[in-house]
Amino acid sequence: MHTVSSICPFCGVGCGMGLRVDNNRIVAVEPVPNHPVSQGKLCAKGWNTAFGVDPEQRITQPLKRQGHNFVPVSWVEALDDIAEQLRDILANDGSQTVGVISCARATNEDNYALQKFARAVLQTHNIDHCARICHSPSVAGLAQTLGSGAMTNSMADVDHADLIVIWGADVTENHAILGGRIIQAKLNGAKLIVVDPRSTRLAKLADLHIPLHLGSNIALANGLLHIIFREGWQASSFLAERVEGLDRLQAHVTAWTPERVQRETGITPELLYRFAQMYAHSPAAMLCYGMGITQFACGTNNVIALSNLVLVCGQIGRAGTGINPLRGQNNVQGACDMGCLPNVYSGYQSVNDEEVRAKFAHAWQVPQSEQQGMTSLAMMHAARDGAMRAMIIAGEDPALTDPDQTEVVNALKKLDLLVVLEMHLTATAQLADYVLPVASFAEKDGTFTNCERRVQRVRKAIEPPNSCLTDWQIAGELARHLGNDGLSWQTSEQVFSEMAALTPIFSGMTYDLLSQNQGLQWPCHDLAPLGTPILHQQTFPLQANGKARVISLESAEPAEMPDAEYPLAFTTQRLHFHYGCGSMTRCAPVLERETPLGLLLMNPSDAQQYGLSQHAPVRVSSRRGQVDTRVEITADLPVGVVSMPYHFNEAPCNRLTNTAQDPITKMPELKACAVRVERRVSP
Ligand SMILES: Nc1nc2c(c(=O)[nH]1)N[C@H]1C(S)=C(S)[C@@H](COP(=O)(O)OP(=O)(O)OC[C@H]3O[C@@H](n4cnc5c(=O)[nH]c(N)nc54)[C@H](O)[C@@H]3O)O[C@H]1N2
Ligand SMILES: Nc1nc2c(c(=O)[nH]1)N[C@H]1C(S)=C(S)[C@@H](COP(=O)(O)OP(=O)(O)OC[C@H]3O[C@@H](n4cnc5c(=O)[nH]c(N)nc54)[C@H](O)[C@@H]3O)O[C@H]1N2
Ligand code: SF4
Ligand SMILES: [Mo]
Repeated sequence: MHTVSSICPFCGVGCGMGLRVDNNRIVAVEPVPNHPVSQGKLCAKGWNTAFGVDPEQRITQPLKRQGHNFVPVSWVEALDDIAEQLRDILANDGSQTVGVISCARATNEDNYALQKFARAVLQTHNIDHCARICHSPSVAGLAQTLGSGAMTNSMADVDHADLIVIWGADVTENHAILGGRIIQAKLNGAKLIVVDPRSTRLAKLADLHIPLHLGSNIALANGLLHIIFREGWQASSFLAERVEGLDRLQAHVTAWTPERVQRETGITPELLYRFAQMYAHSPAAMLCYGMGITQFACGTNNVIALSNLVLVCGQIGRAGTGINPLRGQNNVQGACDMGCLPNVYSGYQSVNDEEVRAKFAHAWQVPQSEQQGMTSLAMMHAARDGAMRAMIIAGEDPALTDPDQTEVVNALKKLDLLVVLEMHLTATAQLADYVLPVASFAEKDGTFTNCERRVQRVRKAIEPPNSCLTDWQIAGELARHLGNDGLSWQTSEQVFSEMAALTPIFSGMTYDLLSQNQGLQWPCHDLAPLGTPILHQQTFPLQANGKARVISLESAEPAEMPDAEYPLAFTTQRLHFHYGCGSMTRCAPVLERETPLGLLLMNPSDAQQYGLSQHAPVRVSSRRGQVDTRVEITADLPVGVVSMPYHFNEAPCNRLTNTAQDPITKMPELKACAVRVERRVSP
């Protein structure tokens, strides 16, 4: 038996993980004692990783649709068929009718290859991934205010913060090892404020819990700024030197009096005042946020609202401070960094910049499209309308995880060609014309980038089962079948080197350096050869004049509020023991045992009003669909708000969710809509 050093394939914390190998099988995993983030710990999902990649639960051969069934076929047959159909579609309908969704669970190398396949082989910028419905508002919002949409600080900074503010994130459940570090920091004397309509585990431990009304984040942030300016608590010299737009913001927030903020948020003036006072006066305050900010139709403005607060108080550019989007998937930071977004190449080099396009056209020896690419949801709409003909989806399960599921399934069914690269036969894979089996993280070399921008090595511990290939190998093979040899790399290191050579923020990184340093945080180049743990220490280098911007914002209600027909506010959340669409956690017996089947969380007083006892069968309906499930009564939810997790195929909450979108990023409003709950007679 031997141990291979790798990184957990679930969440963006990126814990170090040793894979114990016996006879080409992962028989156990173990934590890595000296890992800079996880310090010898793993959460329950990490400990159960081996189940999620167990070959017996996997697809290990290419599958081709035949009527309602799949038949196994050879790689040669699958690739020949797919290439022929793509060639036909490209010739007849052009590049705008094909698109690629890449995988935030796969490596940087896989993601770089998939966006190169879209841009250099299909010649379209129709490339996107799940960040669209996750942290795309962070990428867009922080790009406007700071110039760079990633965590400004490192996770270890919780040890240096005097105050930790968690805004719209359930850290102990979803970034569990970071959640544990926050609890430890609190025990060591840090103060903790949690802004969340639900009483999360951290909210229960916090010095202040701010249970604002669902979706009232901008009003709350404006209200804090109102008090801070009124009391003169702003960081004046920092603002004078490093920030623009201040006068307008200061004038704008005079209208957000504590009384008005109370009407919009439900938070009393006293609580608001204490929050403002603690944040503005803290020597080092670290703000972390999550889906409670981004998954709204005003998601980008929500992010800007938090950025305003951080800048006005100068809580940035030092240890223990900053604005920190807790990126979700193990490699969603990486999938964005690699350019799996319609508007940017790797390292956020703009597709609209002629010089950038010329650089990639030269490097790849293929002219680059000047046409705007589509986001994932725009591709779905185009598919529904018959304007999108073929899609390649790598490891994402939109049939379960995108909003308004019924529409998504209809759209995917209308495609002439759907190719899914997967380990498991997910709801989306079941709709495919071809399912191509991929190697898991344990069966390939590569890199993942965790939420603090740390690029870390994963290593091949075992051979892939049967004929599984990595995503980058599949992209390369398909490219070759379509007459482009430019993706025919031999090793993942070659993919990484090509990417680093074309991407300034990664230009200093090599596999050797990553291994020697337990990962490096970008930007990593001549001026920062060992990476950058804290951004924006002296300047905001990506902003035109090196200055950050504050921007005045109006508040906005969720697009769909409760009414007589749908009287309850509905939100969605995660559970500690399951992950995403559940494909990798629901095959782990321990994880499955710990969580009851799909459920609707409801406050005791609502349950009483509806005459529902614990686990009573209910039907939940919205304007888009209905779901049958059971009630889980919990005082963690406020009265009038019900919530469902999104991991369960048998109780899919995305049949109910609203597709109302953020105008800037097209983020759908996954965190708020209106529903009706009725008791079902039979279970
Ligand atoms: N166990 C587990 N861990 C995961 C995942 C998983 O599926 N399972 N998924 C990973 C992924 S992809 C992601 S993106 C992250 C997400 O991690 P989080 O951002 O923590 O995600 P959520 O639990 O969806 O939502 C966070 C919180 O937002 C709150 N909220 C809802 N509306 C509002 C509001 O208007 N204002 C405020 N302030 N809060 C609000 C909810 O009550 C909830 O507690 O988790 C990652 N980690
Ligand atoms: N209602 C509601 N809906 C939501 C959310 C919510 O809070 N509420 N959250 C949203 C968010 S933040 C996100 S990120 C999405 C997540 O939605 P998805 O991305 O659809 O969820 P995952 O379960 O992570 O799906 C990833 C798939 O990738 C496969 N996979 C793993 N490794 C690899 C690999 O190396 N290569 C390939 N090709 N496949 C691989 C896994 O088997 C799995 O089936 O869901 C969104 N949907
Ligand atoms: S916290 Fe995230 S990265 Fe760490 S073990 Fe748990 S799921 Fe894996
Ligand atoms: Mo996410």
